[in-house]
Amino acid sequence: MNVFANLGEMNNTGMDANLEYNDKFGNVGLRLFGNITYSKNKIIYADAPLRKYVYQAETGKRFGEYKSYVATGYFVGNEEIANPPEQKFNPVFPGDVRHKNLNATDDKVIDVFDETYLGKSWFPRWLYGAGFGLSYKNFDLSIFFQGVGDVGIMANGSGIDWPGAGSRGAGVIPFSGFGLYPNNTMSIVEDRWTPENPRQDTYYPRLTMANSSDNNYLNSTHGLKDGAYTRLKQASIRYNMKTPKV
Ligand SMILES: [Ca+2]
Repeated sequence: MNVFANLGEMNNTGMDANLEYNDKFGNVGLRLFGNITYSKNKIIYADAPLRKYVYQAETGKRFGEYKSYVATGYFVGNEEIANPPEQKFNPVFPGDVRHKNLNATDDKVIDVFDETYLGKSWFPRWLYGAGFGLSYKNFDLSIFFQGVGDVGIMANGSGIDWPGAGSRGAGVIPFSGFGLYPNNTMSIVEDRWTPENPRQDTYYPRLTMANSSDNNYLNSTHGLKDGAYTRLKQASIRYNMKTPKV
């Protein structure tokens, strides 16, 4: 009998802490509370075929770490496009994302052998929450913040499950304005590469209609953004009505 299974070994370390403090100063009640979770993991063994290039080996990487291309800006002109290395995903034009040839000593094309681990995972290393409560006579005020840290998001649209919206994966298109995700389309129109605005640091490359193999929608360092955030999760003011004595 043959048994097929995924083999792997991962090293996990972490910590969890909770804090709560309550006190009363005359009529004022104070409550402080917080929690923090830190988790660090490293793949120490993956039952994967031996990689030709060390930078493609899973061992030593983080759980959920993005593996994709290293972007080196946008193509400037047709001459640059005509010269090697050739990108094998789609015909490219000025303003399209240029990817790095990691094995330049062996070939002159950009293909799957040029994918590498990017250091960030979709799985946050830090999770935290903190808040306070204040009470005075019948009033009660409480506020709670929550956040994550050391996490990456792939903001290239590859996570949007929509026909023709790019290859599926983890990701979003910030301020996109189509389908189920209506949003601020103006920022796309304004901060993108155009022949009149051929900046290397625009948020978006040349705009194209997405399809599953479009060069500009590949996972890459161009789409990888810092996913850390802190948000106000809850704020409330309460007034406790006294129950009248019968
Ligand atoms: Ca290559």
